[in-house]
Amino acid sequence: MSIVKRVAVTGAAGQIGYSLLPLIANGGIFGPNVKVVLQLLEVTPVLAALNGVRMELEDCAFPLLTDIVCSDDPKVAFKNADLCLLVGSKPRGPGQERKDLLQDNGKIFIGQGRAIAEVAGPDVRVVVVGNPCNTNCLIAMKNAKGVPADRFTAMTRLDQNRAKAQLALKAKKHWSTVKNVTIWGNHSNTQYPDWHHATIDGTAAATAINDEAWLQGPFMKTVQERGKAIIEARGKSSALSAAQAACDHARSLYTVTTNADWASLCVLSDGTYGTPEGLISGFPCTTDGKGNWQIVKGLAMNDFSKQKAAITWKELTDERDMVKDLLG
Ligand code: NAX
Repeated sequence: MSIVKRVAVTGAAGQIGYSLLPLIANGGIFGPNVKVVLQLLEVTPVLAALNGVRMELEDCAFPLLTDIVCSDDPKVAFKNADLCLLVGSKPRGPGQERKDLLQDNGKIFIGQGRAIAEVAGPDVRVVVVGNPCNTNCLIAMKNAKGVPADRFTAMTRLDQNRAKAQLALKAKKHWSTVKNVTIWGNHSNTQYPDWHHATIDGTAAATAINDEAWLQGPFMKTVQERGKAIIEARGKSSALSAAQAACDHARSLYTVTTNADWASLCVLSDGTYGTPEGLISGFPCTTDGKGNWQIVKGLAMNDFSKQKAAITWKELTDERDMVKDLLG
């Protein structure tokens, strides 16, 4: 076993990081035959806590984990990285406007995009989790001069997993039988969780559920507002499920994903399905197992789908306008 992958994780001492690092160190992304080096980035005041996380990682004695680097310098954390998971960002402050949050976080992703371009490995892939993740991803991509745009993706996998689970629970089937759910647009409550091409245990989801009003109403609302419901129940935002989703998203890039059950990834829009070009937006994607994705083409979109997709694309367009001074 001689392959070693360098995985950079930002916000590594945060609550998603705490759940995500053991998944990576256990082979959750690259499988049981690939060793990993974790390269962890935190802000300076949190380095002491990050050192505690390092100690715990050491105490797990993971067979695949060969080294742990901790730093507050993006150029150290991203050095020769094969994969960068950008999880760290600032939470929305009390009364803070979305525009100000976008600007504040955007600045983080300018610096990180530049550092990735400067020091990351030649075949790097970048997954943005930190919110607002679509627009943060766009900012990082635009500032990573020389790194191909298709290396950058943002995460709606948590929403896809949530949607699969809700469909399965309603149909009284196991969630593993639910295929081809798409999350269109933004990772926000305008996202459009689309069941029209989904199947449950081989049957069209609409037929298996047989309740269009539930699909158009409570199903969509539950998925769109699940993050809020978790905060209300737990007193903290989703972390375990977000970490699993980040791991699933990254693993999708490095395994073959086909039309039999596509991955919902936020990628650079090319106008397909009428999306405004140049946004980082959720699409159904297949992957080649080498870090490359393709948007699934030719799916029918009815008027309901077109209308719901237009709402979330408009929000992404507005977000892009709010940060146009940060786009490199
Ligand atoms: P935490 O506040 O627990 O952790 C974030 C960590 O990032 C902190 O330790 C902080 O010190 C660090 N950080 C801040 N700025 C940094 C910088 N410039 N460089 C390196 N580290 C930095 O948040 P957590 O619950 O872990 O969530 C992390 C991010 O994921 C948030 O933006 C959150 O909104 C987002 N989420 C995204 C999801 C998605 O589906 N895309 C779902 C879950 C989650 O809400």
